[in-house]
Amino acid sequence: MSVLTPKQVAFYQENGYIVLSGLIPEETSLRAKAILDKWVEGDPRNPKATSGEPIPRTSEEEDAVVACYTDAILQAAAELVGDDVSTFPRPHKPYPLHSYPTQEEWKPWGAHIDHAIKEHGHKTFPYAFRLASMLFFSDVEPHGGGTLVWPGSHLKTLALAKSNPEYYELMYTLNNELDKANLGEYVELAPKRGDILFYHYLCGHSGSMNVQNVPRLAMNAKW
Ligand SMILES: O=C(O)CCC(=O)C(=O)O
Ligand SMILES: [Fe+2]
Repeated sequence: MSVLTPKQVAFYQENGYIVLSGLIPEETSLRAKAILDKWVEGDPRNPKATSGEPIPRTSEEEDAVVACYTDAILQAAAELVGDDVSTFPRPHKPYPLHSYPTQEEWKPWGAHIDHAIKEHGHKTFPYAFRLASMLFFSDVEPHGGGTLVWPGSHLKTLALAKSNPEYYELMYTLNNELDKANLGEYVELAPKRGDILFYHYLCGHSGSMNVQNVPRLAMNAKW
């Protein structure tokens, strides 16, 4: 049985991203959020952390957090890409990626593509991953750290890469020259707890400043 409608798959193919709701039971995301709330108290990136050192993570807690990658989420990922669900394993470990409140004035950051660190040497073709995701654990207000996405940028980036595959062999080079792809305007997402953003490996996106007063809690996973 399909989790997604053909319209949702078409939206993803056209835009290079999609935000999906309702694929995690309420109690599962609430339990995970409580655990993440505890861990942030020892996160060195959290300006308001109450603990001077990382909070130990038990395997039960880690399991409870990755349980948010439900069968429905893994199935949705498979349907977006058109591959078998067996190629979308549940992540073993949580990879939290939070955005903490800042006093600075909000301004957008520029787009990037992932896996573009020079030393890592990831190639553009064939891809190092097909699909990335951000799973959100807090309700995000505008300018509260919602991810920025550039609709349709995956196709523009792909066209740029294909214009000279030898030159753009490395994701690093492609990422450095994203301005040549004229990615256009961004959309600032305002997801809720339990929502998941899926994005194509060539989708231009960025984190954003959080000028609200609650941490933006999320996890990243790639397949
Ligand atoms: O924090 C976000 O919303 C996105 C982060 C991101 O793009 C990254 O870490 O590569
Ligand atoms: Fe990224």
